[in-house]
Amino acid sequence: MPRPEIEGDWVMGWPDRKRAVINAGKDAQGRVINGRAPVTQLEGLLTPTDAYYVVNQLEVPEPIHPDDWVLQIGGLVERPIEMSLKDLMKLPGRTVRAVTECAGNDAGFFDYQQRKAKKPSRINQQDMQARAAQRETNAVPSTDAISNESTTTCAVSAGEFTGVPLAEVLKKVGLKSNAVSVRFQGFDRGQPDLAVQYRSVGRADFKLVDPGVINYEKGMPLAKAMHPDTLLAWSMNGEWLTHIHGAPVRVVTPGWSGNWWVKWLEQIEVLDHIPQCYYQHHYFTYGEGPDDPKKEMITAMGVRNIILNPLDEDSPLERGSHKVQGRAWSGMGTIKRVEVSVDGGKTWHDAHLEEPVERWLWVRWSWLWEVDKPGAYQILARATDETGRVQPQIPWNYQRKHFDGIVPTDVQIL
Ligand SMILES: Nc1nc2c(c(=O)[nH]1)N[C@H]1C(S)=C(S)[C@@H](COP(=O)(O)O)O[C@H]1N2
Ligand SMILES: [Mo]
Repeated sequence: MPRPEIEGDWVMGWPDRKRAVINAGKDAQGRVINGRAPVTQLEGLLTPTDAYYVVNQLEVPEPIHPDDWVLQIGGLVERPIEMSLKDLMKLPGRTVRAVTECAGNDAGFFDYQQRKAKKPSRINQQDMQARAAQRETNAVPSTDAISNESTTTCAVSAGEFTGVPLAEVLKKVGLKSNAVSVRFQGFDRGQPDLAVQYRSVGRADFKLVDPGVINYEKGMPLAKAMHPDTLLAWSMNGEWLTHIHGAPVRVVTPGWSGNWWVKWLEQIEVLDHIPQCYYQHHYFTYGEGPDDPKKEMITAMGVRNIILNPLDEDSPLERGSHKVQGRAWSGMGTIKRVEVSVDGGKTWHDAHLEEPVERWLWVRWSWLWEVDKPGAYQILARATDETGRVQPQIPWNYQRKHFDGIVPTDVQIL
């Protein structure tokens, strides 16, 4: 009995359903250097590791064997030290399940809402291989080319991370009383890809700050650094962290966008100020434009929500019952409520929130829609978090970071 859904994939010697695969871009050696998660095809809460989205601002570094890796901890501490992975693993550990989301995820929806672009699709995503190839040639696209590209969606995933709270490490070395921030440095080094920065703004007709060759680094305010859920993690989804996700050890900062989750950690430095890191003060900022003197670093995500069923691509639909489904998460805590509207926002219905509803994870929600009248419908969903924040929280900003607007599904009922 041949069944297409179990053809193709064999797992431990047995036929299995086809697995959702990452939409990836590879380098000349066939190694994945970027990727988008198949968010519309995944059930459950956690994203399988090989389907987890991948973003790198610089070159992916050569791997370091965990036995050869050391973490330097210095700056404004009483006892500067170097720790091996084994040393770190002796400290009291912690596991956190959290959404990782790139700050630029769904950026194109800002333009769609301003009627400057068509609605991005989570199914027909960007061609990541084309982007990877462009990166290899270092070509800077024109403003026209950028505005014709589909923008990033599906740069979001959820995982389970095991490691040690950074606070435990800082307790061990002893913070000095004038500590203000913790600077994390990755061992990846390179020159930021100008094309990536221009894409983030959506045009290429201005001059960028070029920092030259740098390490990836971020300077985290002390309060977030000391939060018990801020981890130095060596494990993801029940396995050792993989190289592309930052092995041997990466930073995990639940609620704050992906750029804070420094991979390939090699150095921690405690400072009495917030350092002017490139990826903090020139890129990954809110502001009105590239020359805005009041640019602000981005930190916690807004209130996020995506409808995964039905999608525009499912239209037209038959009359009858349809399960309206999606996922919601927030940068500031648990999702408390999701409401659905099928009349363009005139009336709202409470959706069912599927347990578990965890602080840093996304929550699966659903609402059963009985529809017996043909016509055009606009389905909306809006989420509220435990701090009372309702979508949307984040206004347009020139880099289109942290989009958290309400995006309708438009469907025709036959
Ligand atoms: N060292 C280092 N860490 C990094 C980056 C990087 O380029 N270098 N990119 C950041 C960005 S912008 C994102 S969105 C996340 C992506 O993490 P992932 O590839 O494991 O999903 O890593 C962050 N950590
Ligand atoms: Mo990112």
